[in-house]
Amino acid sequence: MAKKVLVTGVTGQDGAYLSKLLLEKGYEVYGTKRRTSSEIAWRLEYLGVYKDIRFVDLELTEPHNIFNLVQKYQFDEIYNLAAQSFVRASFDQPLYTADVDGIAVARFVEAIRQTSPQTKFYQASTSEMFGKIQEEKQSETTAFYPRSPYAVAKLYGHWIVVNYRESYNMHASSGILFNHESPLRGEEFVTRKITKHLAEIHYGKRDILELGNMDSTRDWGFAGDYVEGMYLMLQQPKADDYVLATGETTSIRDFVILAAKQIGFDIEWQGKAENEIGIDCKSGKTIIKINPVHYRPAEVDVLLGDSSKARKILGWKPKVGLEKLANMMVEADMKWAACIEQARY
Ligand code: NAP
Ligand code: G4F
Repeated sequence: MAKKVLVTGVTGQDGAYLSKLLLEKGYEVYGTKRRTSSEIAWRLEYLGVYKDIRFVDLELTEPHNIFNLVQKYQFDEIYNLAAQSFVRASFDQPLYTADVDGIAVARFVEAIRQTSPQTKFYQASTSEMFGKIQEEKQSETTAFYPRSPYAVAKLYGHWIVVNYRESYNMHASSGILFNHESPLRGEEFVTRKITKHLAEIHYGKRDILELGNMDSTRDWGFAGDYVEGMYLMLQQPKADDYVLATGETTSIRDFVILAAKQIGFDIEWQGKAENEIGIDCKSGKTIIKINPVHYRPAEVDVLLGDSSKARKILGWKPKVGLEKLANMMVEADMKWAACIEQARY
């Protein structure tokens, strides 16, 4: 009989890639959706799996939604990917973020403990928890120092998973994932914003790409690689926590340069801080500006992961490097910008 799996947040970037992987492995995939008037299916359609998902309604802030779902279906595995995942927004919605990204995790593990103890659980933890980094390369043993309401909420979710694993011997694992991107990345996140806006500038559909802090650096990988790591964590005889990362870190400015070059722009930087601009040498036009509205009250300056444990125990390693990743994103956004009716505006 096919294994039954629940993917919360199936309409998001990771949910789409993970559900495709699990369907290929023969799972019966249940995916959660919220009641919404906007379109939810584009990522699943892009990957060709929309029709294969069994949709169930879930609003994470409704305690009974979680309890009823866990009890009713007796899943073999649950991957909890649903979250308010935008760090900047968490400064404006700290309490909502605490509920969705923190307390909801406790609702899941408690529901599993009470009604479906055989269910294996994956929690989407994050490198944001390292925040103001305490070690040059961050691993499972690095101390946490969260710098946003998002990271604080995720830290609660992380520790409640550890606590239930240790208290009740549950198969509950936490993946501490560094930033991972793809053509399916939300448009509010910086890599996708860069590739999408530059593609639109190329086709004359936008004049300027506005950014915030270009000096921070991130350890960026490809989302398709990272969902394989999630799956592997739940196949282990014992639950545990694992960092997934590439081990390389790149500034936002360098990502802009990389993507711009792939589109055919040649950027020259002028000015400093809020007055910095990026000029395309070929056209002489200013195409990049700083808008302080994108600054965060507290920034995570550097993230650089050490995924040795996952590489050794799970046999996991990222296959797609940054240049190829940027290229995948640029190619997709160039196609969408060229054919505006297919783009998701
Ligand atoms: P994403 O694209 O923003 O997707 C988030 C998903 O959560 C969407 O399906 C969204 O549904 C759902 N959701 C949000 N609030 C909800 C609520 N109140 N009730 C029910 N569902 C809700 O995020 P992602 O990039 O795929 O990331 C997946 C998970 O990994 C998140 O937990 C994120 O925090 C974590 N993470 C991501 C990264 C990364 O670099 N991508 C790194 C580390 C950890 P709608 O479609 O209805 O909005
Ligand atoms: O792309 P970002 O919004 O990603 P951030 O904050 O690192 O969070 C992402 O990765 C986390 C894992 O570490 C996840 F847990 C989280 O859910 C999310 O997926 O911002 C990256 C950097 C920041 O330093 C930000 O200040 O880019 C800087 N940035 C500069 N200009 C900008 C912009 N970020 C955004 N979103 N938009 C800008 O215009």
